Amino acid sequence: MSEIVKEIYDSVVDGQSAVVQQKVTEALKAGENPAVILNDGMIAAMAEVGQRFEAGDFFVPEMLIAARAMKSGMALLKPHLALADVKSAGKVVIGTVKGDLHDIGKNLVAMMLEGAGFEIKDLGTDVTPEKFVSEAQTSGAQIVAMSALLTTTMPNMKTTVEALKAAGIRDTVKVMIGGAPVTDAYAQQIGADGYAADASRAVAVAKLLAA
Ligand code: B1M
Repeated sequence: MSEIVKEIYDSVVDGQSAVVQQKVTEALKAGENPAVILNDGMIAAMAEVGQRFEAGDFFVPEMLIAARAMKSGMALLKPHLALADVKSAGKVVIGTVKGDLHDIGKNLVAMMLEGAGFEIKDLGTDVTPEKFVSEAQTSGAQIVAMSALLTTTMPNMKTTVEALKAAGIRDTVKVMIGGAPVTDAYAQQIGADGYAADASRAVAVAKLLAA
């Protein structure tokens, strides 16, 4: 790994947005391959952040700050990635289900997935089943990802799975769910394809589902 890409990696792990932006700009000017900056600098750094979180060395704030730093670098890198025709890991439509306004965990999952190379269409909060279905149809997403923080809104995950079935696209999209009250057993009960307890594990699940 070149020195500048290593510096990008370190500054993403340390959550230093300004340094990430400065180093990404320098690397692009120096002719570094955008795909290498993305894969070896940013995606690898977010994978380390995920490992540190799972090991209990990082907590939610560190993960959020690192994800923000990655996002700030991604904003600069994106136009160059499009030009370089870098392949995405897959398309994900993500949102917090109808009736639910909690978005901190959902945003973290979206940022970690973006950090892992997925294209993210974030529908925000209070997302109706119809909206999930229409966005999945128009975007051609491989994965519909739903978050819920309230026991009262969890049933809207099931309603969305049923709406995907009714629209005839359940066989073409995978469904993954998560959020504090959600469990693996619930995911199985409503016929989702995957469940993740946290943002780091969400990356592993999404990779399996998109494979
Ligand atoms: Co609310 N709230 N809240 N709240 N809130 C909870 C969830 C609650 C447990 C608090 C409590 O009573 N102890 C409780 C729910 C009880 C229940 O359902 N059994 C509750 C309630 C009752 C409410 C209101 C009804 C309160 C009221 O108005 N009377 C109301 C509902 C509003 C609505 O949504 N319609 C409400 C409102 C709010 C605020 C707006 C004030 C605010 C949300 C701000 C925001 O999100 N922009 C808020 C907050 C902050 C919380 C707590 C304190 C923190 C949630 C959070 O952000 N956690 C929460 C109590 C708690 O959890 N300790 C609480 C940090 C975040 C990083 O974790 O979201 O779990 P989390 O995400 C994790 C994992 O779950 C997972 O990865 C994330 C990162 O590791 N994950 C996924 C999440 N989504 C995933 C998707 C995946 C995979 C993994 O795949 C797709």
